[in-house]
Amino acid sequence: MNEVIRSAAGKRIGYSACPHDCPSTCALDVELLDAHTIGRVRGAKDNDYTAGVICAKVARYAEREHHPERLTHPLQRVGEKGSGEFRRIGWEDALDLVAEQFVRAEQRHGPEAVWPYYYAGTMGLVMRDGINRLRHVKRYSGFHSTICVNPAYAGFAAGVGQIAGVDPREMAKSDLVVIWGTNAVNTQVNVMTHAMRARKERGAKIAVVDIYMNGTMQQADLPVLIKPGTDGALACAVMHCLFRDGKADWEYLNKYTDAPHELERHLRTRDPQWASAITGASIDTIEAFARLIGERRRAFFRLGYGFSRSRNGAANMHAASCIPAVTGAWQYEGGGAFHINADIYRLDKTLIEGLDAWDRSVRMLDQSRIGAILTGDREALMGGGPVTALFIQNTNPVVVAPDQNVVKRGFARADLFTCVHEQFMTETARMADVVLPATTFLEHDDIYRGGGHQYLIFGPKLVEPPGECRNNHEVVCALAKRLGARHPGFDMTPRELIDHMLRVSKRGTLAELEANRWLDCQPPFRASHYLDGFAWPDGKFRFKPDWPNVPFRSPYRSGPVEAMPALPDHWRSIEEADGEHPFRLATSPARGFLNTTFNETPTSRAQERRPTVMIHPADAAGYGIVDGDMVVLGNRRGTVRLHARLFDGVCRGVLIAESIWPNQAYVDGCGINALTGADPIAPYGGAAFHDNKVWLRRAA
Ligand SMILES: Nc1nc2c(c(=O)[nH]1)N[C@H]1C(S)=C(S)[C@@H](COP(=O)(O)OP(=O)(O)OC[C@H]3O[C@@H](n4cnc5c(=O)[nH]c(N)nc54)[C@H](O)[C@@H]3O)O[C@H]1N2
Ligand SMILES: Nc1nc2c(c(=O)[nH]1)N[C@H]1C(S)=C(S)[C@@H](COP(=O)(O)OP(=O)(O)OC[C@H]3O[C@@H](n4cnc5c(=O)[nH]c(N)nc54)[C@H](O)[C@@H]3O)O[C@H]1N2
Ligand code: SF4
Ligand SMILES: [Mo]
Repeated sequence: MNEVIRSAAGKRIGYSACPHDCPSTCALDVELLDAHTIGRVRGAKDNDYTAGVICAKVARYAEREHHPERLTHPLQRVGEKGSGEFRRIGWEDALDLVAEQFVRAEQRHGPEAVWPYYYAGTMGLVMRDGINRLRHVKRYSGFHSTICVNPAYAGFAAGVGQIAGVDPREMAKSDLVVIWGTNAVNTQVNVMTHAMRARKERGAKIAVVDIYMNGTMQQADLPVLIKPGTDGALACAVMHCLFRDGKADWEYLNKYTDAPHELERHLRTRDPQWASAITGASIDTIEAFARLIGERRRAFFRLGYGFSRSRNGAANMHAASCIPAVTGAWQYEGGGAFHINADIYRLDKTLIEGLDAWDRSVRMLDQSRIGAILTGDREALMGGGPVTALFIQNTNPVVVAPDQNVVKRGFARADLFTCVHEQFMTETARMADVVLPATTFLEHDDIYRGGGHQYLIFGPKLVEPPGECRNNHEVVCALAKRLGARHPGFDMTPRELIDHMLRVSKRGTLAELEANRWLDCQPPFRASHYLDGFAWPDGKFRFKPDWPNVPFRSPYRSGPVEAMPALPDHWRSIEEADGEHPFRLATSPARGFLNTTFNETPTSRAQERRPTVMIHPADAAGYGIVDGDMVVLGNRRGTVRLHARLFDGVCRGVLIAESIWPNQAYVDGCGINALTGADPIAPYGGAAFHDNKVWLRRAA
């Protein structure tokens, strides 16, 4: 089919990249059985980040690729909204219908009545972001994407100045790997590959900070178990000990940081005893953690997303990122911090996204507030008119968005026209008026950027799509044609768009990328370690962030920015437990699902069994709850019924419900996000998925 296919042990192997929303972006070897069929999927051995290791769910991708429930034809709703009654229609009719409805919405309320809504079901730059070209050219409502990364990005950039850090492969050269707020065993398995190498080859220690004894915590030499939303307190106490014990590198601090003396003074009262009362971790554990960090100069801080999904999440990310600036760990190979590589690639996506047509005066609507937006909340609508038409690609908001009961009310509106382009009949697709069948990454060409590593990887079309599936680019271009939207990007193939982007970004050509499979974009050592200064005009790491002006790709502030702490601290903005809601609930990702992707594969469902909440046995006893009981969790946003699992690896007063199950997997169709809130996290929005107060009772 094309030159990236080779033969190994008599098998035809296609090169690809995992398209899923996972920081690992693994380089893949895909067994090709014929022009339509794949076999086993493996991690590329010759890619030094993937290193031959991928997660089990993608290794058995054939199950999803060839699933009997793949959508294969366009569908039009015939029954009530959400009834699941559709009839098969042809592509031309389906596209005409969608275009007609978008024109009607525009005629009634202006172009902002149409809201293109997408997310990272595929991370391919053409297929994920091409929808923005249509949005910009048509002046449809803007999409402020907040659901995932904003609190973490803002918190990391607040100190460092950008979203980039030490080469993730250097983890293998550390003496201490600190895995903070990411359950890497579940969510980005390759972190474990490199951390384990450091342990095996150098005797490195692994410390993990999390809110339950998950698979990653179980691998740790030092698991630091804390209560949700208290990482700022932990980080402060660690830095207190480092200053107290003479482990702060004052030469480094004076040269590379903004306010070290002020920080040191501020932390004098924030000792392990203070932090222990807030975090629930013992004073001994906090001291042991600080000692490890103080003694091992090559300490690599791998900071995840999980601990940023609280109302104080950006502030907590910043607090954790301050620690290596106090010890000066950044100076050493294997030392420093890394969250994700967002800012190293510098790709010019003008043609892919139609950025040259973007009118910044068009309103931006917050992805996470889709419930409020669709139910007519004036503030969420930015004072503008209603949204009456939705065009959705690569996301499943009826299940994944916070404040689910409000989201469902919005989707049920009779005057809302919804088109969903999907691979499966998700619960969002079920609410649509028109459903269009989508290709998978194996059925189209696209380019992927590593988050947890530094490679650009090309993923070519390897097999023919089933039925009449079309890729996102084809659908966006076909709609553009019907809607009279003009832009050179609509007349180019994905390969042409990728080649053009690479050339103008000075990243070579598609032919070169295809021949080499991937391109290493890691900046040089001095830059990655900020040895010539951090990414600020004065080159200094900021212990005192200028929160309203943290550099960010989309400057749409939200949440209580003015109340953010001036220096690292425990910011009391989380949903604390109270008399009515004695528990704190987090909804951490399950291993077998990737958000809701793989909800449909039998092996993932069997592995996860059923929706479950982990409860400390002593808490359960107080409510007469035994293992396996059906329980009800509730707060003012909703109630959820699921099974109890007694587990002493959580703190008292903390509940963990691994996610994300389909809503229909719960007895009454109410999914876990009925309990989560959509109020924005400062300073750039986001949903506090792991920061919920709830009550608990045994189901009658
Ligand atoms: N199997 C699987 N893999 C996934 C996903 C999935 O759903 N399933 N999702 C993908 C996506 S979209 C993303 S963004 C990444 C996210 O991956 P991660 O960076 O790992 O972030 P989370 O998965 O949100 O949470 C990670 C861990 O943080 C913990 N945590 C929650 N609150 C706190 C807190 O206040 N403090 C601390 N210290 N820890 C806390 C959670 O319990 C969880 O164990 O993973 C991707 N990979
Ligand atoms: N309770 C709770 N809720 C959460 C989270 C949590 O930790 N807890 N995590 C949040 C996070 S971090 C995120 S990122 C969001 C993610 O939420 P979503 O972005 O909604 O992710 P998925 O649920 O995996 O849905 C992606 C969909 O894209 C479809 N898709 C994949 N590739 C393509 C393609 O090429 N074309 C088209 N048209 N469709 C495609 C897949 O079939 C799938 O149904 O969920 C958030 N929700
Ligand atoms: S670990 Fe992440 S990137 Fe790698 S194959 Fe699994 S889902 Fe894809
Ligand atoms: Mo995410």
